[in-house]
Amino acid sequence: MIILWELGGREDRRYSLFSWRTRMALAHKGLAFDAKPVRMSDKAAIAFSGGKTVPVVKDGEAVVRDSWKIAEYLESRYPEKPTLFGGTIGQGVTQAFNVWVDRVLVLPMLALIVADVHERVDPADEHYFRESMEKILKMTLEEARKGRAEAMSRLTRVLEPMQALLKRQPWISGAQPAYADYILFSLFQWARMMSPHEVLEEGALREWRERVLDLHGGFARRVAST
Ligand SMILES: N[C@@H](CCC(=O)N[C@@H](CS)C(=O)NCC(=O)O)C(=O)O
Repeated sequence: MIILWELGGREDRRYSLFSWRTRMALAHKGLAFDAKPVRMSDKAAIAFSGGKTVPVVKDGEAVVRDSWKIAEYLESRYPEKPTLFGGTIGQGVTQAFNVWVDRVLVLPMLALIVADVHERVDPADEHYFRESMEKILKMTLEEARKGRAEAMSRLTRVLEPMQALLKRQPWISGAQPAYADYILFSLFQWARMMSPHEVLEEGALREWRERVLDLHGGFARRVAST
């Protein structure tokens, strides 16, 4: 059985956006797994991985850290299962998309939901979360909350290429969903679980998010939204 380490918050919310990429990849491949929650500040719990972030996956003797490396591992270890990338060119393009999402979209989403996330992390992580997020965003959580409308406009602006794309094809990966869809979806699942506010206006992107929520027997939808 594959073991996945991911963040656990209040009411056992499994809210790590990067771990959601791995969760969706495992569901896509039809691989059963056991998910273990860790606190963000508890680095000892994942020290065996050699790093300080989740997701971490253990599959037999193999320990893999970093969501992108895990996706590559799953693709090469389980080639007979449904593909995450659709071949080597697809793998390269998906990695390009992974970098773009991480560099362009994660920060605007974080700025928008960070104060709500703070209210839902494990109480023992509140101080650590505040300190690290305020450093990353260069503002206090209170300032982030006040700047909500501006953060929403910024997020809507940077998401515009995805709105345009999803009017042309049903999935980020084209005719069928694959790992690129899960990369983008992880941001919305994070918001869905940790913020009471809708982050998407009506349109192609919101309709796509609903389709991803229905995938794999409603695997991601089964997790309660805030
Ligand atoms: N590039 C890494 C990023 C992983 C990451 O930043 N994970 C967050 C949780 S979503 C984390 O573990 N943060 C711990 C910390 O900031 O101390 C990946 O794709 O796995």
